[in-house]
Amino acid sequence: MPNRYRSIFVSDLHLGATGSRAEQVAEFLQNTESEYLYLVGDVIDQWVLRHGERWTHRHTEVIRQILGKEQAGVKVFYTPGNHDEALKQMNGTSLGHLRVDREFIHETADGKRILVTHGDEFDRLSTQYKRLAWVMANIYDEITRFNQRCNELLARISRRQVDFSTGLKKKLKKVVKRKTSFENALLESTIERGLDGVVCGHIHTPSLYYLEGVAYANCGDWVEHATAIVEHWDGRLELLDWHDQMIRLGIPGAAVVEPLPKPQS
Ligand SMILES: [Mn+2]
Repeated sequence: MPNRYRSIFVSDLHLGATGSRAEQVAEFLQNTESEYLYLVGDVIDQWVLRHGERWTHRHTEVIRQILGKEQAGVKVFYTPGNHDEALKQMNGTSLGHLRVDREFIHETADGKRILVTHGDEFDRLSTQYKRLAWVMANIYDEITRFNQRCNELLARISRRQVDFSTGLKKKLKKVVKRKTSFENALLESTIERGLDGVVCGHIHTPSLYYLEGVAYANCGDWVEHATAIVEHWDGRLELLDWHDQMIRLGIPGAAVVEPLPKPQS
């Protein structure tokens, strides 16, 4: 099989959602082999299932493929996301070669330690910072106005002006300036923990780049894209576009990719 990798990382399959490209996922799993298979969250979309969307045989086929790999000895690691958060209750459990946990540290063939996590926790953090920034901006405004009012009163009684807002502004700016984006939050945490990279999903934006030698790898998704992060036998990471790969390998059906509705990340 030409598509043999040391590790495969996929996320955001959103099985159960109408927009899930389950057929392509099944095809991808069927045509690839690996020692490690990481399911990086939002594999099953419990939200849409709750709203009456249908689970079909196409979705079952993907689960069957994954369990088949597990039975064949592939080490499967599953880190649930926000759409399959019910499974977070299983964090810390093992079923045969399948392990479920909040995050994993994957060691690559060349000894790099990579954090594997869906990423929704970091998203919450970054949205909180955004909200915090907005609240801070308002508080600062109030303080400035209060400071001005104090000085007006002090001027009236010919007293020295006071300035308590500048110092506060500096402190608040430090908090507000904190990096707020998802990617930066993940990279910051990865660097703080002394790890060599992070593999995540969640935002449906396939990506692979290095910041000062630290890898940011986003698996993308199987709704708007058909992408995965793969680790080659020498430890090298690659962002794989399954559609391109099929064309390269001459797998039939490569040209048929219909646009589908987009669920939330
Ligand atoms: Mn998600």
